[in-house]
Amino acid sequence: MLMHQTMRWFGPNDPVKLSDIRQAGCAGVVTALHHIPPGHVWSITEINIRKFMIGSEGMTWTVVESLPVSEAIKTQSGDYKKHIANYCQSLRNLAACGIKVITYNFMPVLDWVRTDVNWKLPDGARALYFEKNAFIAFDLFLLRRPGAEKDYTKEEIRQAKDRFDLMREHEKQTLFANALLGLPGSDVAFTPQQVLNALETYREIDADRLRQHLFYFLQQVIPVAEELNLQMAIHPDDPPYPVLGLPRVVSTEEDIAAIISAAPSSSNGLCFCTGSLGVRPENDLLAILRRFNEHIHFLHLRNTAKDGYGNFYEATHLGGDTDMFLIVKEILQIQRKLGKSLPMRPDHGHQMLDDLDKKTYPGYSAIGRLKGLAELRGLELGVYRWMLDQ
Ligand code: DNO
Repeated sequence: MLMHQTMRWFGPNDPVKLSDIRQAGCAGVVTALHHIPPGHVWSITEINIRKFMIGSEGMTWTVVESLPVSEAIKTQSGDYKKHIANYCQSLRNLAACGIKVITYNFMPVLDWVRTDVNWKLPDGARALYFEKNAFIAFDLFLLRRPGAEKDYTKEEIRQAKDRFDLMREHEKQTLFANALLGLPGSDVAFTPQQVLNALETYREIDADRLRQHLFYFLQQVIPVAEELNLQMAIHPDDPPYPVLGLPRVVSTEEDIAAIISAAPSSSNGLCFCTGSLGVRPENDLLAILRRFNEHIHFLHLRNTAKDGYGNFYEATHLGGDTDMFLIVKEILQIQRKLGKSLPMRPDHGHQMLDDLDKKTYPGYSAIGRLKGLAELRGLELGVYRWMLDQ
């Protein structure tokens, strides 16, 4: 049994068309109703409109990414109970439309963070890059987050200052813009004031408290998902450690184990993202796959290359630090054992060839992802055929 190949589509405003995704060889599409704000209900009508768009291109909407969890739910403030009730209603509506896998995350304020979304590789293609000194410089000298110095060592601050002093004005502006990029699927970046205000709402929320908020959310939502036969897939933190003083609670194997035990159910599962989890050196990706196998509901396959200092860039899908051969082999073994095919998407891709001149969502240009998918597809077929002969 091979993986179910999909690609992410940001909806009608995405410069990558559904027909491109079909030509990439995908049967499934991963999308979300980005125009509906977090906390609101996704109506059956809105879901069906999107579903039919995808259906009319000969594909199916296999995975929702993401049904976003509102900041009110994460901080347990304001209308959070109403938002959870709305979340459950959206799940009912999705189930009524036949959609089964729902991805979400519990990262406070920011989703993924990078310092450079146009990092030039030696061959001229562009990749996403996280540079630790630049990020600290952004935090201390551009965002000027109150109390930020407490989160860094003297040596880190010194190196960030040296890095910042060497930046030209336009580099500072680019760094500022990149670090404040909005959520995937949004063209609107955060303003510094919005980020500072949002950070303020987490002043009293440490990792333990955030975890309690997540567990509360799961205890309300997972029984509903289970009754509807839906599979919830939490996405790991990216990068998998605290940023801007914000706690992060979906970064390690133990975090995932705690999440699953907070609401034990086969509906309570993981989006296994090799790119995110792989940035933390002590994360053993194969061990995570083996331990949570029946809880893995969605696969994001991409690769990162990190140095010992905390910098990382997005490598080719088969390059980088993660041994994709071993990952794919393990996935195929899990699929064989469970008798099911997991949805997979090639996550992020290099901006390359004709896409270099196009404006696309960072990480989501067509050709780089198509290349990634083609490599993964070839690898998978090779491993699959080889396993049949074993
Ligand atoms: C980045 C994505 C994440 C992911 C969300 C899921 O490219 O993998 O933004 O969609 O965290 O909720």
